[in-house]
Amino acid sequence: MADLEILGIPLSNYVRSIRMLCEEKGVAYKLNPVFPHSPEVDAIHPAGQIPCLRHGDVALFESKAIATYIDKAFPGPKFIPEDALGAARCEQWVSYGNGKVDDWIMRQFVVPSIFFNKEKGPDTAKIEAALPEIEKCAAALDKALAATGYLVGDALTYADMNVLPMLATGAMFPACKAVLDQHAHVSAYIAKLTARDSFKNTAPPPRA
Ligand SMILES: N[C@@H](CCC(=O)N[C@@H](CS)C(=O)NCC(=O)O)C(=O)O
Repeated sequence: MADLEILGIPLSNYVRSIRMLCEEKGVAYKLNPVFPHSPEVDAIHPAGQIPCLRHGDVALFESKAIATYIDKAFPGPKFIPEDALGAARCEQWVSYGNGKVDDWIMRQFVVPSIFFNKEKGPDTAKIEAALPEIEKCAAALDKALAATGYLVGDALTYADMNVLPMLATGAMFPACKAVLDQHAHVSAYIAKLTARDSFKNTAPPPRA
């Protein structure tokens, strides 16, 4: 079988989710740590985003599509359910994770907390306004996790791998962690899943 190549810097949460899936399935891959909008990425993703995948003649973009391909094309345990309802629920939580959790934790809270004009300082109004929305995300996840500790059924799926890096990144910031910690199932979920080898083995290298 041709080599599987994942394109994207390891700092990207979406790249990490795909790498976690490979780790959990036991699928060997080569990480090509290219930035968004680099020529290799632009050749695959119309908007220049990471992750992308190359596998023989196959090139793919968008993390959920990449996850579906890896889960179906390679041997190992399945992390996207095959039954209609399980598959739909997995899709549902991936969409919610990408639409809401990523937006409020990463785009509206983490990114403006890290990247800002040094003279103006961070946009604290924007950062603080994200917290009530992060609270809504945490409440929704907490409710979903209450029964089994996983988002779909009673076992780990790609829906969990998709959202975990977002939650774990948010939890590195005290104000966001305080919101997440108010939800016992969410805190237990972060603690349990960040202890997995798939999460530990995909940690981005420390920033210089
Ligand atoms: N919907 C995309 C989102 C990917 C995404 O936002 N990637 C970020 C890095 S984490 C990126 O490439 N950002 C550069 C950009 O949006 O221009 C997916 O699921 O793959």
